[in-house]
Amino acid sequence: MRKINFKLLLLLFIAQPWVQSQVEKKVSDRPNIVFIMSDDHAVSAVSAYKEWLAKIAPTPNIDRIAENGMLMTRTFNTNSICGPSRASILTGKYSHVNGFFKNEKGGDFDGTQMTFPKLFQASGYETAVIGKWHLGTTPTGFDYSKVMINWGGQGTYFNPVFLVNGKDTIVERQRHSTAQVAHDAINWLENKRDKKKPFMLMYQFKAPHRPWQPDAEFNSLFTTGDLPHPKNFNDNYSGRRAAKEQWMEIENHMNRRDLKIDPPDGLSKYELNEYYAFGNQGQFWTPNDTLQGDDLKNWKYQRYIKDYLRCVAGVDKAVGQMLDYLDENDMSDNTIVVYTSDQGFYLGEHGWFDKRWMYEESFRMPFLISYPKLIKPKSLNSNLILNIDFAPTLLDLASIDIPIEMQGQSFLPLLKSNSKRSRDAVYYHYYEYPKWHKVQPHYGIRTHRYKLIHFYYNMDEWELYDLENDPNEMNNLYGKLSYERIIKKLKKKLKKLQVKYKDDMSIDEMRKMTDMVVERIYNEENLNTR
Ligand code: SGN
Ligand code: CA
Repeated sequence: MRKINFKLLLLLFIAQPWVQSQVEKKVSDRPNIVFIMSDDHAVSAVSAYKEWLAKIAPTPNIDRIAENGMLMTRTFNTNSICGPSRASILTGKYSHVNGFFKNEKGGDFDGTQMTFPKLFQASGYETAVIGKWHLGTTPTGFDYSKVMINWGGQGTYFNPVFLVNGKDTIVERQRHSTAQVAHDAINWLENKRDKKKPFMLMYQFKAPHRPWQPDAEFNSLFTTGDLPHPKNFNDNYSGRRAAKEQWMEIENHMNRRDLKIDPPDGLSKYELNEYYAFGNQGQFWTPNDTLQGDDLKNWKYQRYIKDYLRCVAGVDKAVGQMLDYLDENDMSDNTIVVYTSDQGFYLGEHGWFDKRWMYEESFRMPFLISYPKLIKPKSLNSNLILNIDFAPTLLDLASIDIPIEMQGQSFLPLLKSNSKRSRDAVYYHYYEYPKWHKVQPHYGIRTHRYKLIHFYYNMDEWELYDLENDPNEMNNLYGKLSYERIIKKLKKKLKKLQVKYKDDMSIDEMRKMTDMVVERIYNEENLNTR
């Protein structure tokens, strides 16, 4: 028989209340997470970044997060398109590893794989996802989910259809989608969760995604005069073949739905769709014959940018409501608030709308984070961060083990101190082609100063940019003799990253990924809505 150690027993007995309180402290100390993500929100349309739209279209509420915490200025995604970016955020892995690399004919997200919400849930957190999801399959790892499923999973601005907990479908007719998602998020916090547990809430807006339909209350914004154009609004794409061949020009590829042109009466459903989609593939049209050339381009731009920014104003208001709720309920100190977008967007830069490219406007994501216990107010950080870092960072902040299979890395040290440095380069890979905007598949590397891109699908074109001297990426330096040494170094680094992230397949294999057709199992028409 083993001897009883009375001394140890006595010690444990005396220490018990202390041990108990430590356990309790740990539970109540675990931070809550509010992860807010919009869709296609460009960095330049978040005024905290003080870029060219900051004064014209301020976002005072989103900016509050940076005032209370940190603004990260160099956050990038690994594949600049909706589903793939979301899948990377959930898994902490590149698209080719988590299996969701394109929206079109790329199948559904494999929800059986490890995701960060699952790890939060397993460690005692109450978890929820509300709003845009766009991954096909029903969310996994959440105690509560209410996600938009109509319009191919995009959701709509009006009368959005939601799937609740993978079972019930409901059409929300009362509110604009932004207001609905905001309402549901606060409603979950207030009435639906288990308040004894810490929580991890992801709530994700459809706005400001195409077709940019704001809530009526924001129609009074920007009614007088024209908004300015970005610097490279008129780009002739010289020296950039891939950029020349796309279908995302404001001048040539906006359709009648984008521009809010009323259809004639009496069209069938099919005809109506045709009517609205007219313009997508470069078909010329003008709302009246006297409007042509630069004036027509500017007219389209004004319609677009104003509606886009009105949608942003809706998101900003919604974020303000959440921050107020946390303040009023004494939850701000112990809650990590993140604001980001699945990727950036072109607001007329290069003459474009949409995203997908590794050029800065779509490659960058806004990323603002507050956590008063750890992050100093008004901090600014320009380290190179990736969307695959979000999962490990949030886990780290909640003291949950980070699985080694995650490819991203926690940037918790950067949140504590501005002097810490992270990686010196980031790697990117985009696959979807030709839908929707004929953006050539490409991969590339970005350091603090340079960017090297390879467009490989049905061309073999390299581009090099010096971001310090050419922040708008207009001047392709690839092939210039004086840059040979830099190109060589970047190519070496690029190869190293491809090996590190296990993306070192042949160009032919990469092309096959673009060509792969994986039909969706999920079919919204089979769902009964009420
Ligand atoms: C829709 C849009 C495209 C957009 C894709 C992907 N067309 O198909 O312009 O690029 O979504 O966007 S629309 O006429 O249906 O609006 S993503 O955010 O889901 O990746
Ligand atoms: Ca998006």
